[in-house]
Amino acid sequence: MFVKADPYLYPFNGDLRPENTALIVIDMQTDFCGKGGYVDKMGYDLSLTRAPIEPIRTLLTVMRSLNYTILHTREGHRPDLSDLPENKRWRSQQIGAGIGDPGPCGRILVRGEPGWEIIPELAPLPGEVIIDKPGKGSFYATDLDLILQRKGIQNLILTGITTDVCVHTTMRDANDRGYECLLLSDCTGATDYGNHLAAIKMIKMQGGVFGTVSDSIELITALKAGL
Ligand code: C5J
Repeated sequence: MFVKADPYLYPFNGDLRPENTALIVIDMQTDFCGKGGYVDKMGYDLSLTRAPIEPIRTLLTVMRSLNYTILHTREGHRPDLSDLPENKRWRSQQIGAGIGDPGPCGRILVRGEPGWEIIPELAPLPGEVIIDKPGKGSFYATDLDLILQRKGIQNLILTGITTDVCVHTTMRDANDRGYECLLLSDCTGATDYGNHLAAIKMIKMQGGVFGTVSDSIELITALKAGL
């Protein structure tokens, strides 16, 4: 099965099955797309990071019904901030949203706080893997690679926020590790729309330097046609 994508049909070898393919939903947390969260406190337009919610919700329904592996990630730090680099904390303070500081949704980007939770619309179902990560990439200081290897996953479909930061870092790292990557443009969003577009453009250069790009409509069409 192939999905219509740019710059090449996905996956490169046409081998797309529930047994070898996972959907990863990155950081759909209140801190990144909810009122009073980290991104809101920094002053960004929440409509940009909320745009992927409905497309992801629809895609989850389809991929769950077809028994694809679903993974979710959450960016956040331990309550004692022992895993928070000093410079990351300092930078967040400069922009008025200090990681670990109290806010309307609890302590910003701290594990267990309301703002750190995945938004209810996209809540993981029992049995779906949740990866807690202290950094931008989903592989750094986590067991994601081990879990993907144990499940025999070769194809990784990337969704979530933000396109240019956590999604891109994860895609670049996954690509280096040999995973065949697809980013869904309508299931991602950034705090800056220009950066969202630029992040997508970067993937497409050099024949698909990190993978290829499609959208949820094309993926769902291919999945349904393959039934
Ligand atoms: C950011 C993320 N942008 N999830 N995190 O700090 O992309």
